[in-house]
Amino acid sequence: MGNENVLRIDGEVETSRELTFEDLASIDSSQQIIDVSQFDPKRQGDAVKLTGLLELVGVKDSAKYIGLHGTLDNFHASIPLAPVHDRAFIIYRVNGEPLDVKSGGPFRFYIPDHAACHADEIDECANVKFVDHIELTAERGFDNRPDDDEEHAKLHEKEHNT
Ligand SMILES: Nc1nc2c(c(=O)[nH]1)N[C@H]1C(S)=C(S)[C@@H](COP(=O)(O)O)O[C@H]1N2
Ligand SMILES: [Mo]
Repeated sequence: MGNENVLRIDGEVETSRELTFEDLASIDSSQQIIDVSQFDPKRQGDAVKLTGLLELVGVKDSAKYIGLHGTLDNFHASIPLAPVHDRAFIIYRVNGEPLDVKSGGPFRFYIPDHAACHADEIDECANVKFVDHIELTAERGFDNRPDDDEEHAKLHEKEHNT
């Protein structure tokens, strides 16, 4: 079993890593976003840019997709890397503490200017909560996001009851 407080990054990378809250907090300030409400007034806390994580592992040229795995509720998305590479970030800290599970912590993937759910490959559903594993792949990987309104409504219903 993986440790849910660790973010594993592997796949098409030079060096796989398992990162803790402290590891993310130690990434250079140029890669930190202090106060994500500047991107989305509904969100709070601090984040590290995806580029900051990717620098730590070294992305191979063969990496074309990024897989976001949330083991906690078995939610997974696989999206093209290029369009999110420079803008996505991982929210990990609120008031100096790890992001709590209620807010999608300990690690929450976030893409500013995402499309509405299942409107596009890069949609709000791809803002995966409880991410414990980021996997770079050459081809599209496992993805169980809802693909119609009914499935999407069921997902939100389920979320509401947990
Ligand atoms: N792990 C996980 N991440 C998830 C989901 C989920 O069910 N599980 N739902 C997605 C959907 S459909 C939406 S709209 C947003 C909702 O995020 P919020 O609860 O912070 O508003 O999270 C996305 N990320
Ligand atoms: Mo959604």
